[in-house]
Amino acid sequence: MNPGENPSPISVLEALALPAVDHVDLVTVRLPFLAPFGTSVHVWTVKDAMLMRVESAGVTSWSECVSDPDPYYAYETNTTARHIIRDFLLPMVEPGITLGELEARFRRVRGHGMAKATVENALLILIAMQRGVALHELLGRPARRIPSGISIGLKETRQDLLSAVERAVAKGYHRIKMKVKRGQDVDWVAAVRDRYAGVPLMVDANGDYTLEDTALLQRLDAFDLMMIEQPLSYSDIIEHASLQRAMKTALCLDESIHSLADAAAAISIGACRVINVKQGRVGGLLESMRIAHDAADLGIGVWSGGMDETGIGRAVNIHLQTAEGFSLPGDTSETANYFDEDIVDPPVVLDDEGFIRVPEGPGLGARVVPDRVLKRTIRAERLR
Ligand code: OSB
Ligand code: MG
Repeated sequence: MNPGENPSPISVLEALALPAVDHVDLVTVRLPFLAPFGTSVHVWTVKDAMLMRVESAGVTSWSECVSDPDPYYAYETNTTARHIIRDFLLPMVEPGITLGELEARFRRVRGHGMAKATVENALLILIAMQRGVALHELLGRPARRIPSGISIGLKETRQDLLSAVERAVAKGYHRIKMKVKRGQDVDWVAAVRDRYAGVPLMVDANGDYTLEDTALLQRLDAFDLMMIEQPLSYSDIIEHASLQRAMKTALCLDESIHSLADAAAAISIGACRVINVKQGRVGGLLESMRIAHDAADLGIGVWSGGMDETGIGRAVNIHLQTAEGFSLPGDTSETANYFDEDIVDPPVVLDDEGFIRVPEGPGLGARVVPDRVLKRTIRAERLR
């Protein structure tokens, strides 16, 4: 660093010292979805969210593991995350070491980003609360109005899809993402485009296609989509580069990106023009900020994805979107898009221009309501 230059927010975060932790609990809550959420890989009807509760000198912080009970979106599940957190990650958490040192210890555990993010987030939120600052301030970022996007799951009928798009447009969402799969793609996109010519629209295939579908995917170029998210396999980068060369529409990677190194590799071979950063999938907020910063520097669009989180994960994603590089509306929708009653208060709502206000107050700003957590708990375990 040159004299007079400010240290980057990320290096300030790396230097934070961990506080002593008195108790750690894993609490799994089950929240019914208002409607099933359909994707090419699975239809989810409830959210089983594993929460981490950390207590330190009378201050309590909560984080949320973004894994599902099943391995259909990612290989991690709530059960693998519990195992990795309890048996490997938590024993690495020691008072006085820095967050950078903790990350270095965590690197010894290969993969398992969702488990890592759960621990890192709980500690960051705890530190923010102990300092009496909002998470975005701890991240070194001013609050801003966060433009909101929505992810619309696969529907039974085109009419159901059009109704969902109509509601989203009326709400003022800044962009609409619709899920697609083999056999439910070009015609369904055409139906939406026919009705809503100018709406910022994108699709997400969750890896349902192969390079043999190139001609079919090229037909999507006719619809002025902002991007096509993860058209090819969840584990592929290189074939996406071939597909990107064959298409006008920007490709966006989601499942394929687990780290800054993955993002750098994908960008260097032209596998995508946009990256969906899910803080859980990439191992936490620091890695998310690194990816967003470097990708944006290279002209790559970045946005924050979602895992249909409860209000805890939703708040984390909102604070993250104050970071440098997040240039596109993300998948953080209103709480009411998924849940009747969430475990935090207040719920996420859009203002009349489709923006989300970053919650102020120490830590997440949103308050976890203990009674609601208790009412929804399906499993709880004290780890420390
Ligand atoms: O692919 O982005 C995805 C939800 C679960 C698993 C994968 C995905 C999604 C979403 C929903 O698209 C995003 C959200 O509303 O949180
Ligand atoms: Mg996706």
